[in-house]
Amino acid sequence: MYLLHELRANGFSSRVLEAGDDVGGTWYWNRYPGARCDISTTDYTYTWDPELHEQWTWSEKHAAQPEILKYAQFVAKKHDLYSGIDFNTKVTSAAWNDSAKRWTLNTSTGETITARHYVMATGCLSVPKDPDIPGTDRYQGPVYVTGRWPHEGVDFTGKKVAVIGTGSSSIQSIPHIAEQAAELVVFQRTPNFSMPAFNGPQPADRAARLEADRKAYEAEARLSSAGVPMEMPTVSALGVSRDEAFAMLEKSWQKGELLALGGTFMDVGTNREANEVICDFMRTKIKEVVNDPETAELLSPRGHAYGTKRPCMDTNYFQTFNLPHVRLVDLRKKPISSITETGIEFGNESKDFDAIVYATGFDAMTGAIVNVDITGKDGLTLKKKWEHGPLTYLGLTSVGFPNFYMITGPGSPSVLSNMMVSIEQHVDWIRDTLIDLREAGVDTIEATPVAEEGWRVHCTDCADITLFQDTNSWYMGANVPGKPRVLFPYIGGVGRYRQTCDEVRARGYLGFELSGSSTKQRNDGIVRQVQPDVDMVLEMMAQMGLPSMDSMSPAEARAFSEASSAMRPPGPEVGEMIDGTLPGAAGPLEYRLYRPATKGPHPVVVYFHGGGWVFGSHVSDDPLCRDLCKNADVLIVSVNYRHAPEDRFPAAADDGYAALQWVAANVASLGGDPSRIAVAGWSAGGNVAAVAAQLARDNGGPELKGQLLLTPVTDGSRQHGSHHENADGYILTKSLMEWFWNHYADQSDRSHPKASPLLASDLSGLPPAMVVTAQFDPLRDEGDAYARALMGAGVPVEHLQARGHIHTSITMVDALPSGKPPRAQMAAALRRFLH
Ligand code: NA7
Repeated sequence: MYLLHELRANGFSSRVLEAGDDVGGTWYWNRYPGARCDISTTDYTYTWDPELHEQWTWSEKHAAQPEILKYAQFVAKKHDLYSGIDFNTKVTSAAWNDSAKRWTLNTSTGETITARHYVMATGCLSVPKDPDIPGTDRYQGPVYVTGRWPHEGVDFTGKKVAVIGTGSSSIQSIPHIAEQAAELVVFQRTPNFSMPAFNGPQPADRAARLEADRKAYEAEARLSSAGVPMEMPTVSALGVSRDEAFAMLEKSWQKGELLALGGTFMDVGTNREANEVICDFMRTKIKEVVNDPETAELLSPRGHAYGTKRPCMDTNYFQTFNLPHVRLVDLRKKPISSITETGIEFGNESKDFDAIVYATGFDAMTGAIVNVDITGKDGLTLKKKWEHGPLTYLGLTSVGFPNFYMITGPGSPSVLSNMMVSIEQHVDWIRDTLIDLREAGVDTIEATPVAEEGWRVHCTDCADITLFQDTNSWYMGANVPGKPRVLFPYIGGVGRYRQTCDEVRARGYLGFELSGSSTKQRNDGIVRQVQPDVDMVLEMMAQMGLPSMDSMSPAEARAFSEASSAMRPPGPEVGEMIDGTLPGAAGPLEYRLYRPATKGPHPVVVYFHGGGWVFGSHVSDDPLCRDLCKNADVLIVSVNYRHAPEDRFPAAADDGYAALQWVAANVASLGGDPSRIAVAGWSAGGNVAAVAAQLARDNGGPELKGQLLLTPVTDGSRQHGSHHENADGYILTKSLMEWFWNHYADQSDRSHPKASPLLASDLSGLPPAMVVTAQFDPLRDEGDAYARALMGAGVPVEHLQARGHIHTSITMVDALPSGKPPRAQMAAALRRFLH
């Protein structure tokens, strides 16, 4: 409806084809009793026509289906949209004609339509899935599907009714069906999390904010994570006691807002243990309401994380199971063997019913799109292309299908957002694009394979740091047998997604090929490559407007670094941590020993911290040391070394080697195994570790079993390409690196192998190495060069080029989930060296 309005307003000719006989989409079809929106109506409303806010008043906080349908009709009448829509018309097939540069659409009414551009605005949950239950066609009584409910309604008075499914539709409708039915049996395969909607008038706080400044409120919604203005949580569910956590959750619960519970803590979407706190809270609530403990337990979700199946909102759902005529059947214990002519056979029972309600869900996200036979270039059908999962660029377009667009398609926030915000954003983008194309004399727009693959990888990166993958949900396609298992919606957030789409346009349609009779432009590229959680940290830091460290004195930089470290998660528990001192090259050095909880003696890793030789200490990489200690099952001795500018080159290198020698000589007294020693270090510490390994080789030991170098400094003699490519914006900047070098070493010393291990004349005979470099790190190329040089010298090397990472991100234990897999590989390398 909005798109039709915008196309008309901008002078495009258009036709809208609609399968139903009225507007409303999901609110036209889903007329089951109790159907309601579970986003507050303050937020679930059009913003493109400001007059609507004066002319329409929602009667409730969560509007019911009839009211939302009336709203759609009201808008359609107000803007004369009915005249632009062909009702009762389905698209049966669509094909791209590459010579005419047009789409040809065939419709159920027998018409053939050609169009320059083709938009599928077919909804994410509009094709009910086949209830994959044996015998469905045998049943002779009335059958109702929640997503195709009869317009005249259904009277269940005095009837024996079966409801199959316990998703949102069922949870909303069951209390109403139970009010009428003489007997109701609910067949549940998986219990769901649901919270009371506490429906009533619009929430006073939201209404007040809207009235005060509607524009600001709407802008906030557009840049929020789910399309509803919300305060971003800053507390970990594991950072407070259980009682405190439950008190905070109770506050969110009382709001009666779908997104409030999940938004209580910052880590419920990414950390299973944190998520379990909410699950526990929700199960407690069920037990408080449901009288029969066995039924309460059956209704209590276990085994899937909160939010990974669509959480529901209800009015008296759990209470309904206290009614004497309502029964819950657990299909996991008593599966349905068949629907019969008169009822249902399940477990060892057979029961007759007067009506069966299928609330079994939808072929979500892609069903409505691939159900149309859409053929793009070279005879490729979309169904075939998406066989193993939908491939889109931005969830809006797909390679091979020029001038084809999807509203809230797979790979866009869609069902993980307030639909109204996401729909408007897509319409705006498509409208603006069509205008741009027209102005530039462009006939076709098509995403490039590089851009599409980049988007797929980015969507997967986003999904990988969440808990979604572990759950069988329709988000993952798991509800439809044979459907590929991927996270269909984009989970990077509404605001970030909008910024991405805007950026693509601002950068001259990055990732698209545009062509017209006198123009052709291929602007290839990938719009998002930094790991999503890293990107979020970078954005937060940019917003904080922190001073650059290279503008500080060394003392200020040290204080700043210590203050930042104080706020991070501590890392996993280890068996014990002991602080001590050891003799360095020119005086005592502090160290911290991390011992695993397992039985020793353990192999030993001598670890050198990062901090550009200027700051940091034996405790400054605490979380990383704990992580490696635990996961590699090694004893770690993290050593401080003298810092610049007070002690310049080669102080750090000499201390590093002296510390290694001392540890080797004293391993047994530290509780380690003298025959298994390795070195490790990050950044400047990686430099110290690499140099120590070379000095050990050249000066008679100790013999090392391995070296783990994380984003190491290996060459101060010159600037590599990555210094320029990643000069700015990824925490370690080119100028900060120069600042470090200037404090540490004279230009003339920088070519010395004790400063630049890459420049050593001979790298053979060094211990096996793991070298980790990060894609968006100024130091990337010199780390890569060191890995290659070691390999060239015959040293066994595992070279991990961490995609989407920055210089610091892999060390951020428990703060950035994307760092976990590379750290696991680092721990595995240490195990290989030492166990
Ligand atoms: P959902 O949320 O997909 O729920 C469908 C329910 O039906 C769910 O409990 C399923 O169990 C169950 N189901 C599906 N197939 C079967 C079979 N074969 N046997 C038994 N039970 C089955 O759909 P809704 O219509 O409730 O909600 C859709 C969305 O609309 C909702 O999330 C909101 O966004 C609005 P399962 O969990 O798969 O074990």
